[in-house]
Amino acid sequence: MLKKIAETMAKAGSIAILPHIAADGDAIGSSLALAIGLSGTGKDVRVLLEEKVPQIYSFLPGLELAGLFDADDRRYDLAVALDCGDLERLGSRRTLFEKASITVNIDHHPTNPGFAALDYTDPSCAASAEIIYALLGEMGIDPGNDEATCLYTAIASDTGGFRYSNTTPATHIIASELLIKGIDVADISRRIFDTVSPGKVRLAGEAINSLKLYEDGRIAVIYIPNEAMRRSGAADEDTDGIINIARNINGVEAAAMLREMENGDIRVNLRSNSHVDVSAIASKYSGGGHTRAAGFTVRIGDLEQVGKMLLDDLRGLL
Ligand SMILES: [Mn+2]
Repeated sequence: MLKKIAETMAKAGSIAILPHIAADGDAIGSSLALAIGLSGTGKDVRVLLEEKVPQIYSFLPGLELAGLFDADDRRYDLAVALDCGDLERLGSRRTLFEKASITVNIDHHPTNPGFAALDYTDPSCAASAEIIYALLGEMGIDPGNDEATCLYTAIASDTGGFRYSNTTPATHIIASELLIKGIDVADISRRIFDTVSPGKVRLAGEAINSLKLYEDGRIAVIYIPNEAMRRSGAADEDTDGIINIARNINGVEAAAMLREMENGDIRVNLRSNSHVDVSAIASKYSGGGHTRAAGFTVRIGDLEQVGKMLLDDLRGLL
């Protein structure tokens, strides 16, 4: 299938690359790497985003090929959904995707149902970037420093710096091949892991103050009401990684972060450390994700009510 996708892309003149809404390091890095590679072969290629690129990824090469999607009514020869667990993750770009002559879905979420003309999903990959690396190879594109920087950022993001259980021997082999391209690992790591905004530091304080432990400390939950976001001055992207404050506590197996959104929705992020399959809970509420990291959004009550419901589910899995 990857070969077929490579051949199809080679024939397409215009290509739209669509990372998931609230794009993370893997979604953005994979998209930019593919865009740089394709534009080098003379393709008319655009990365279309639902939101502005988060500040921490503003160092990535290839951003000149990316832009905000604003009712772009062009019809592309080919559209790629990248790192999107399902069609909903395309947000308002779904119509653009469906309008393209050929649709492609490249992803590593095990819950991906397949929704394109050409689906390539591989849950054994730690990041979608591993698939993009292989795809560039299939197309005979040798990644340069720019593609390698994007792919490394993507893989490092989704593996938490090669520390999560999704990290495989293949992950390290690909990383090693990216290092050979001369990328600056220390600089990338500092930018994506060790740089925080003042808002995020204050949000971490709010998160710690709200944290509650249940079931003899095996479940940890962080509650972020809308006021906490306002008080801290945190941006949306600043919630990234806050859940690790809960997950990292000694003895915790399952961690959750409940966030009240401005429209009243409750966004739930879930993590587990060794045996609880949190993607099962996410699926129950039409969300998705991986065994150790998943999430969903509901509109069925306030923070407290959703918290109670979630605790029942978590207790059932412990
Ligand atoms: Mn990913």
